[in-house]
Amino acid sequence: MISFHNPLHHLHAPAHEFFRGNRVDCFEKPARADYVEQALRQAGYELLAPDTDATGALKKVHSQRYLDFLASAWAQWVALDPANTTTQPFPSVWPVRTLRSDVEPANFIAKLGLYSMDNGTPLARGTWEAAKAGADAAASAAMRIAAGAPAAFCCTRPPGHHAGPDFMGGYCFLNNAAVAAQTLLDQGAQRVVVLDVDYHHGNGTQSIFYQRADVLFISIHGDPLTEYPFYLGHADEQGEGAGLGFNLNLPLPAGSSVAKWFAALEAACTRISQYAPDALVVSLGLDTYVGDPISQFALATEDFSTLGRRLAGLGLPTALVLEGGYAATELGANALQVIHGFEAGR
Ligand code: OKP
Ligand code: ZN
Repeated sequence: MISFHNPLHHLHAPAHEFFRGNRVDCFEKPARADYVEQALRQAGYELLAPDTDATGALKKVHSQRYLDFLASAWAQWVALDPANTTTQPFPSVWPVRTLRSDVEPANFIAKLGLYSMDNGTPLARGTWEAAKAGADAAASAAMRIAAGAPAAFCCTRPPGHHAGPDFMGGYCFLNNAAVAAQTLLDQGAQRVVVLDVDYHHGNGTQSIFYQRADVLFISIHGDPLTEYPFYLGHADEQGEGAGLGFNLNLPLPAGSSVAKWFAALEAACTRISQYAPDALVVSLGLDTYVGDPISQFALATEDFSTLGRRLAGLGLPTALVLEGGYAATELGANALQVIHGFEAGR
């Protein structure tokens, strides 16, 4: 399988995040992608550098003011105080409900709150450069399948599926899967599916495409009543306006069995076949793994091969885009299982 990596992902290396009030090491760390790259290389795959500029697609899935903020956020932070180069900014105020989000404040921390859905998405010096190169890698994978390749894998971090039209969140800044889907449409696809199998609901992707019929979004995830991102991902969210009927959420209680998970995957596959898309983008979160430190499904390494095989069975040009997965040392083996399963199932 053609595989792309993000040669700049190391530039996004925040020092810590907050977990239950305490500063902890980031779960979303550079070693994650390193383990995946290492496993792929060992198995004989070449990792290509991105060859497509995602800027055009990014402008269609994110607002311009959000992109402008993100591109200059670190410089704005350091401009407040040169000593800020060694500390992380931290949002402390958010424009919830009755407050206004149409006027961008001048205060940097207020801007950070405006463009964030949580305080768990640490910004670092090279965040923009790393996230942009990741979006380029996702666009590159999409270009290959648009040109006739049966499948392409995009190994990148930071992940993307919580990033919405104008906000970051859940370790995500730019929505790589949305960029891949938009790139496929721009290359002539009429209908694209984004299937999100990350443990966490892909709220950003859902929001980006909620009013559109040209992208069917389907997500299998931990029930947001108890799991992040909490405020989206329920079964009654079916799309809006022209997009009504083109959003399918399949939430499962935290702790659900592997059998329940694969039953949800079958429901997703049934809907995908009905839609008869031209291409498939998979938001490939591997945090459904039994050993994941922040998630509560129970897939074993071998189950990821079953997943890959089932995805291949759909018979669609497929871009696999890495999302979460925090059992870092097992991430390479789990990603490789998906790829091997896919190749065996074609
Ligand atoms: C990102 B992805 C720590 C709390 C947990 C949210 C989890 C984000 C998961 N501060 N943060 O979907 O794998
Ligand atoms: Zn996740």
